[in-house]
Amino acid sequence: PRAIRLEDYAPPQWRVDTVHLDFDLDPERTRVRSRMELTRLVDGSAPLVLNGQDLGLEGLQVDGRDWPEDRRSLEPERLVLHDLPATCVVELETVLEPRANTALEGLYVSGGNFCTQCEAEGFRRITWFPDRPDVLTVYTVRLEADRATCPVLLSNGNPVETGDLPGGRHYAVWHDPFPKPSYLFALVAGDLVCQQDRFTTRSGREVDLRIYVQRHNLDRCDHAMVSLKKAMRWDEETFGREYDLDIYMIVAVDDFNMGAMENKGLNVFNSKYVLARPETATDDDFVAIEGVIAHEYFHNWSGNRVTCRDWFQLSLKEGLTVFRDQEFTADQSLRAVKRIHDVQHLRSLQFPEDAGPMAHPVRPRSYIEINNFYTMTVYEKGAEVVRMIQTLVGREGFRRGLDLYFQRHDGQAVTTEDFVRAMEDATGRDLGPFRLWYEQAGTPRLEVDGHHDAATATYRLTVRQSCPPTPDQPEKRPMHIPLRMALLDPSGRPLPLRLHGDGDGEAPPVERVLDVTEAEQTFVFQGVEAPPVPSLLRGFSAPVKLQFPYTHEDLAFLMAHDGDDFNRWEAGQQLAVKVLLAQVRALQAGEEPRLDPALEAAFARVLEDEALDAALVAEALTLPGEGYLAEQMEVVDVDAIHRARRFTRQALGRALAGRWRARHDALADSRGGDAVAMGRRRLRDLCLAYLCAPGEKEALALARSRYEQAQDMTGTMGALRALMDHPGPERDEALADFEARWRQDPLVLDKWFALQAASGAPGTRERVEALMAHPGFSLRNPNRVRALLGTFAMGNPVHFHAADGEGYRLVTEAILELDALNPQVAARLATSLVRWRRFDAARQERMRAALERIVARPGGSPDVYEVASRALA
Ligand code: B3K
Ligand code: ZN
Repeated sequence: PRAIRLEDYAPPQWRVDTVHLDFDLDPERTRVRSRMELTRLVDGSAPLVLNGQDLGLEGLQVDGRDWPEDRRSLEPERLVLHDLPATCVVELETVLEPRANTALEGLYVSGGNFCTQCEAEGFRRITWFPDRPDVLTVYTVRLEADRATCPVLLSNGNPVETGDLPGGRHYAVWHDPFPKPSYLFALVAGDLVCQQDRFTTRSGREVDLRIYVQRHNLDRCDHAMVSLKKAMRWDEETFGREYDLDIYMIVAVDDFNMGAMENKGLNVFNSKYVLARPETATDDDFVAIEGVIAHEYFHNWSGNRVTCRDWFQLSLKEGLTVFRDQEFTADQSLRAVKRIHDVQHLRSLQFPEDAGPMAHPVRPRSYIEINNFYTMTVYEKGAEVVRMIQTLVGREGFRRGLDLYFQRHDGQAVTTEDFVRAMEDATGRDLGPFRLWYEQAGTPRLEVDGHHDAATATYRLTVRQSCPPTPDQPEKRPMHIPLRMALLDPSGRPLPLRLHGDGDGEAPPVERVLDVTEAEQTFVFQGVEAPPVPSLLRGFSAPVKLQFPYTHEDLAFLMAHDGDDFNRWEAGQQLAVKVLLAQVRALQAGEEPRLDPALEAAFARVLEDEALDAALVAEALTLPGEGYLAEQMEVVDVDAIHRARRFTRQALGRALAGRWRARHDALADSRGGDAVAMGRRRLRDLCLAYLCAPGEKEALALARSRYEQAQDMTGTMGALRALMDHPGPERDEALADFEARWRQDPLVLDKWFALQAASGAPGTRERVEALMAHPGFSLRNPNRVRALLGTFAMGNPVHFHAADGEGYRLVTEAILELDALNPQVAARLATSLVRWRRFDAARQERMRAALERIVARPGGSPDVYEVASRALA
């Protein structure tokens, strides 16, 4: 397989003025006719290059005449037409087999219905076309299908015409007035019903809202519809963005490689991110659905109206749109809790990616398979980069910058550079050195130290930055890092921050954003009488790893006094990390771990703080995950990490049993769908988990009865999760009951698969292997694969990395089998093996052997090949 490089980018030589597509739909044999009006953009005789993948060519005409064989070359993935007139009409015909398409890219069948997935390069599996995001054109689409099996025929834009045809067939024509790249094309056809609503935009446009699902799911659409309307209103109010067509459609399909897709006017969703009722979906599901619905809706501006010039610019739309959906969710809930979740996500998934062989800049420089670059780095780190820009130019400046960006580039395919320039032009702020965030991979480290001088009443903060080497980038330059901070005096009050060189004019602020731009920099604060405790990187103002020589007492002090909710949580996390890593060392030395009294005291205080929001209490009482702890170790010791964390959970469960129980019982009746009620339920279930951690009979019986009495899926899962690590009748009966009740409901059964795959109990690998033969499991469905195998490989380090190598074997065999069906999903699963160098010699050897087996296999996909070969490089 060949690498595509950013430096090779060349603008298109032809413009497609319009395209007409005609689909004669049949699951075994679909005929696609395409008619393009073309204009050559360059002088001379530039040939027309069309992309195609696994496509035949049934007919080719130019300006109504067959085009001679000697003026075309048909390569495996390209069709090149020579000597075309400077303007012409090209018509071609292809035939597809949607039912046989298991890769779920291009046109395929899911649940008996037709649907498409074109981003990034799926359109070339439908017809020959310049399948690149900088070729925008106006689409008219005609769909024809069997009326009985396909009563609904949808495509992008507005409906134009429908009608009946002989032989029980019918047709529909759709026209999308907005020029778009081929990756935003979509069609859906099948036996679907819809929930309908209306939205009036602030300028008075009436929009018809529709959510299409299979009939038996119609009672699970309310939440998605409410979320959509909230998102539409929020984007008007927050960013002045209004919807632009007369109809907005969402279709839920069961077989989908990702979460959802923002096709213009016709979003196609993984049903997991649409369908929800309290009986079938947890609070987390409800929140995730609201977020994904919003994300895809926000793409209508950040992605569709202004799109990417090439796929190296992917973060232009994804980083920005993730930032927008994060802000939306923050406004619907507790901002600090949302920030905590986003940072946990970033640290547990993006930081490891950035420290491993798949590390790449937010704007990558090369790829073999673009689908492998829909990564945590492009999405989540990309969103952090946008957030830092907002921090640097201020909220109002950011809004002006975004307005300018949309106004300047509406209808264009642009680059991240265009985005940054709009921010600069609108605000006057120089973001020159900041651009390095797009180019340089790796997570920067900030080593900070403080020194108080009583004689001069000054506090010197010294900041050193560095960034570890990443593939192809051995040397790193210093970045522009916004460091939001405060200094707390001994009573916990924030001090006025007067820096050396400030004027005497206004009263100094109590919080500042320091511009860290050099490898080493010192900031001297004046008028600091007593040694302060610094509160650093408030709100996680940059995606970096911060180190400061805090004592246990400093961290306990910050937990009690920091005015920044995020940093109060962070202080508790850092305290827990210190304690857990000390236990890991003890275990490695053959000693018994012990519960640190400072941690116990901190937990007791937080647990009794009735004034704090339940959601924040729950976050503060959640120990750092095994993955995050692993990141702090030179050589990862999965067993010691797992044992330390389990020990601490059990010890805290025992030591504070009375308090867990009291808080649990006080929260017993927590109903409602708002963020406050969700926070109460989260805390309730966390208390139950701590109560059950030591495995005492009484606590397990409580969980069992909570399972019996649960009113909704949140309560059911809370009870089940508390039981999962304790093999025995309570757990087994509850699991059996769950399976019997939800066997017919794939999305709910996925929770049952994931619970078992995540269990720390002995025999988990055997269980996962047995579950692959469960009638509800299928390698053909990405959600099933993610629930069972994804959870096992990415969310269960102690069993996946079992010393006997059986975890690796199971996952490797699944990757190989899956690769023949669905390369994208197989490649995702393969990323679980790439950080093999982080483990001890014996595990390294087994993981490397697994990767070599994958690379060596003849006929594997480029997707999986790219992941495995980068890991071995
Ligand atoms: N843009 C899509 C992702 C497409 C995946 C291509 N393999 C979903 C999203 O980010 O909104
Ligand atoms: Zn997106």
